[in-house]
Amino acid sequence: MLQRPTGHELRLAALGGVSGVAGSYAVSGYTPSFVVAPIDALVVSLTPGAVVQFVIENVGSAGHLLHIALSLALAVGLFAGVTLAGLRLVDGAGSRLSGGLLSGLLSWVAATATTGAPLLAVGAAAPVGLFVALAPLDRTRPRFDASRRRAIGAVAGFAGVSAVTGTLLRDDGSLAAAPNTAGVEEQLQAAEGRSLSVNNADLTGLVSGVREFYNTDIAEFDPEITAEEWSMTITGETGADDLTVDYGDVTGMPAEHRYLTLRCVGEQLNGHKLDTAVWTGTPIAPLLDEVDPAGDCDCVLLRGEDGYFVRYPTEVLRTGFLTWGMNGQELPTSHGHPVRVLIPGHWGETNVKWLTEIELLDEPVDGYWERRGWQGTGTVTTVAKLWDEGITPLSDGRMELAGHAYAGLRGIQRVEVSTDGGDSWTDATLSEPLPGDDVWRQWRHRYDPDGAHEVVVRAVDRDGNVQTEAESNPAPTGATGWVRRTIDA
Ligand SMILES: Nc1nc2c(c(=O)[nH]1)N[C@H]1C(S)=C(S)[C@@H](COP(=O)(O)O)O[C@H]1N2
Ligand SMILES: [Mo]
Repeated sequence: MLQRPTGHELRLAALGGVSGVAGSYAVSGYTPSFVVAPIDALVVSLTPGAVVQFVIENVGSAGHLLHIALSLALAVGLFAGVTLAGLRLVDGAGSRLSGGLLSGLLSWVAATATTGAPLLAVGAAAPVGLFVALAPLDRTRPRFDASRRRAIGAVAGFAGVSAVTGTLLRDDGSLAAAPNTAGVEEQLQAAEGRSLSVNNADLTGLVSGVREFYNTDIAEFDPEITAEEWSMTITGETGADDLTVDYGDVTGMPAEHRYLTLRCVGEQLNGHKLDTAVWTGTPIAPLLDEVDPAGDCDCVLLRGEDGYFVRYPTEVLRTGFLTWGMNGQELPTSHGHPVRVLIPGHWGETNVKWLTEIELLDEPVDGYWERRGWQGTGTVTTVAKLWDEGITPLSDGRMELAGHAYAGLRGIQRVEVSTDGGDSWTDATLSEPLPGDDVWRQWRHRYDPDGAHEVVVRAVDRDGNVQTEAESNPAPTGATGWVRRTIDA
């Protein structure tokens, strides 16, 4: 029978666990080879769809803090267990060397097995092994003197300091220029020129910055794929051979720059998961023609390196665009580096990042989100936003309201604003439309405030359809309703 660990042993085990996680972070950073990453992926995949949906709707993007905290605790627990095993061996065999080796080896095996990165796994293994070899096993025994305690402090301190240094040294910033982006700068300036002048500079213009552009990821740790490593295969029910293309092939095809807006089906009605960039890429249709799609369902399954998958009609994919550039820079890791697909007019989830495979199907299968109760592969709904940054008092005493409106391929014809709870409506000023089929517009409205106003905004698409008034939750097909805000001036 195993003896119950003493309080002292538990404290040591916890410290050893922390040193393993810190050491792993020191060498890997916030990447898939950090030991917390695979654990987090497991936690997320084991979470029932209903819980995921509840968290997305109610906790929003802070929801990832919940599972990352749990995964961190599990990782510390894992190395704490390994530390404890080593401590017991030291105790039993009386050999610090064998205990340290055992813990180091077990940690290395655990880190390698989970991350698949044997070299970087040493980052977790070394501090745990050292910790066990130096730990003051029993405070009452004289051999664990002050110098030993200093040594153990040094190991823990070293792991901590190298984690911090690793973070500081790691370059998360500068993105390289993407290939074939001649002309993007002009398009960025054109968008700047058409952005409405608004009082608050924090309000996004017609193009969102690469760093401010929203993110929706199923994984906490984005896959890191270099352009050299990347390839994508079109496979399945093809009339011809499978086709594999690499980064050079794709960026060598005729390049275009498109203004294109993305919106996540999971966002709240007035949420912030709506953004626009100038994307550089090439139409996907010629590649599809090359493989001669032959499946019975006329549908495709797209897969990303992170395990994401989504299915939609082949005809929809035909309108798509293989993309490697964002506002003139190469795609950042978080937006699908090196290549993603962009599909005009459809919800964000169709735009697979880190694209690795397109499979032509015979029968439809559910995508990642569809398995979790969402139906987000269809066309986007119409929305007018009024974010906090869009509400500012002007120096002349008036109130300025400004925001964005989006209706996918239907385009925005008009935005209407009410300052009396919906009794009367005024047309807002609109930004000049940007070229492109799938872009938002900006709107602006100023009024004389006198006390509290219930402001309501609604958009009208180019076919004359007014944004749906009936309110619904994001799941399963996107939030509907009109954005209403009470503004007290
Ligand atoms: N591989 C992969 N592609 C993905 C996702 C993902 O988690 N993994 N999320 C999808 C969802 S739900 C949305 S809304 C968009 C968001 O793209 P962005 O993060 O570049 O804004 O990417 C889509 N493509
Ligand atoms: Mo999404």
